Amino acid sequence: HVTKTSFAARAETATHPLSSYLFRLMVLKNSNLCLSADVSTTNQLLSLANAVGPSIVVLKTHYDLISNWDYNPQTGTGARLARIARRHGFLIFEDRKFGDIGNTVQLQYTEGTAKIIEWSHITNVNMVPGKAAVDAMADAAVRWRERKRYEVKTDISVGTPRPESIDSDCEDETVTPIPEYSLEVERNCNAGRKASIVSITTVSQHFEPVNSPRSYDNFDDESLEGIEDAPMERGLLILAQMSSKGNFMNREYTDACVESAREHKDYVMGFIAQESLNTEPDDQFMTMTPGCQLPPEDDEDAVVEGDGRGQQYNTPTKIVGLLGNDIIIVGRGIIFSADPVVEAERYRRKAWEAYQERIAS
Ligand code: 6AU
Repeated sequence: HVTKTSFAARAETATHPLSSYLFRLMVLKNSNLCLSADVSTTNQLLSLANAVGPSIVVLKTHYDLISNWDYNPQTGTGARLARIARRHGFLIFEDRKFGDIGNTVQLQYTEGTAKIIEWSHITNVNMVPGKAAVDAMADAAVRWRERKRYEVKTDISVGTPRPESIDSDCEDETVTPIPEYSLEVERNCNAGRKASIVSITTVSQHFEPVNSPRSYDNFDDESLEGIEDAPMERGLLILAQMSSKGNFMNREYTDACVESAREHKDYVMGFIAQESLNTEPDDQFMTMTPGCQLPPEDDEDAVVEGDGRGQQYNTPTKIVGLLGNDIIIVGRGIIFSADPVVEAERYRRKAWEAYQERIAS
């Protein structure tokens, strides 16, 4: 089910307002790249988001991997990330993989410490417990949207505030190195919307430190022309297929995911899957696909099969071109490289070329 329809055309027909926005963003930024920002501290997350922001359309988080996540709804990690997302034009996707009875997932989504619905445009659900989880989350999203509209109408400002300036993002940039990954970032706060990465050090899988000093200064206001704020909407991706070896998501499960998505077209944007699952003419779902790595630039014929812990990798060309998925999700391929900013651009280019070839073929 590899569609040759362009993202621009799909923006016009998408049922979900966030999908429509995301397709337009993809066209404007020539990007179908989602960064999986699986880092360990708030500073690493915000620095990475700010540095890679121009190359991506979605930034995926696992908030529970962040050792010092700040839960304050106005000034905490989620709110600060939302500001960076608005500045660069990308959506936030909390990869929470909700998987419980409807009532519990509803509370986990909207309440508790993280209040995911407040700062994350998109989240995902593992539908093994049944369709009730999707029904409950859709219901929570409707109520959230009504509350937000009421707040805007009555000018009650709850939730993430608009920034007066970006300086508040530049206050505490001391990054504590962790064994496998350390990112030192120095911000040029006074220069406004600019960031410079002074040096990035990664420890490779062989534990050989690689130093790659470079500067990064390619973000300017011009690149935001035409990108308006994301609509006040929330969207869901159903975990319909997984990238991991020997997973138990069989065809029957995947079919039930598609069925549930069709029942909630105004809330479900699409799937986390390994292939496009659109089969009916009315299916307008997007597919985002993890398990993506490129061979090193100086050895393009090399094959990166997996991570030795069950993860299986495919190239952007196969994922987007051959299997018809829309967005590639890349984590360690980018963040463990010697230079994540350059590497993110390489992935963006490859995935975009694969899309262009797909629609032209
Ligand atoms: O590129 P990696 O292997 O470093 O990271 C892949 C990211 C991780 C996983 O938790 C997530 O993608 N993931 C998912 C998602 C997005 O739901 C599903 C899946 O089937 N495989 C997978 O790796 O953050």
